[in-house]
Amino acid sequence: MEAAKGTVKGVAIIIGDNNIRGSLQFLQHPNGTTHVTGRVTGLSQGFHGFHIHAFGDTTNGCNSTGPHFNPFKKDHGAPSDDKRHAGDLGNIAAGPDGVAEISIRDRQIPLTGVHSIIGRAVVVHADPDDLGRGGHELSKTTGNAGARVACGIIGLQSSV
Ligand SMILES: [Cu+2]
Ligand SMILES: [Zn+2]
Repeated sequence: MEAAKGTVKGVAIIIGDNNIRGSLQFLQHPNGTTHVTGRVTGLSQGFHGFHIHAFGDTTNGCNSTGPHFNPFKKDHGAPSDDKRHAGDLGNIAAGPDGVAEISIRDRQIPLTGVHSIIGRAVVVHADPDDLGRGGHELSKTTGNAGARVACGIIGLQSSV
């Protein structure tokens, strides 16, 4: 199937602790929405914070990917909030089999332009993201989502 004219594609291979693996596709539509699809396996059952972090640097594993991608200098929030980091994609949910199927549409994670997420990192956390509402000291910066258990760098995908 031929991609629609004007679409741009990205890809990220996710690698993490305890055999966590995944692959994600990013498809930016001409209307500005990016659709993230894919799956992550090897997770503990339940919700896991899922974000774009600022740097595509895994020198020190997922810990060197920096904070949440936040070009507008806002507080952490839910994807549906006006007040959120651009990188705040909420949670992914793993079933009893440890598999999270992902399909997220978002308008703040473009693959082109000055706020592009190409070259940055996708990070999966050990714990649920409280979406800024948990009342924890970390709620407004990280959603208190705990350790970074897996990550991958977002690259442009070949169109062929
Ligand atoms: Cu994160
Ligand atoms: Zn955030």
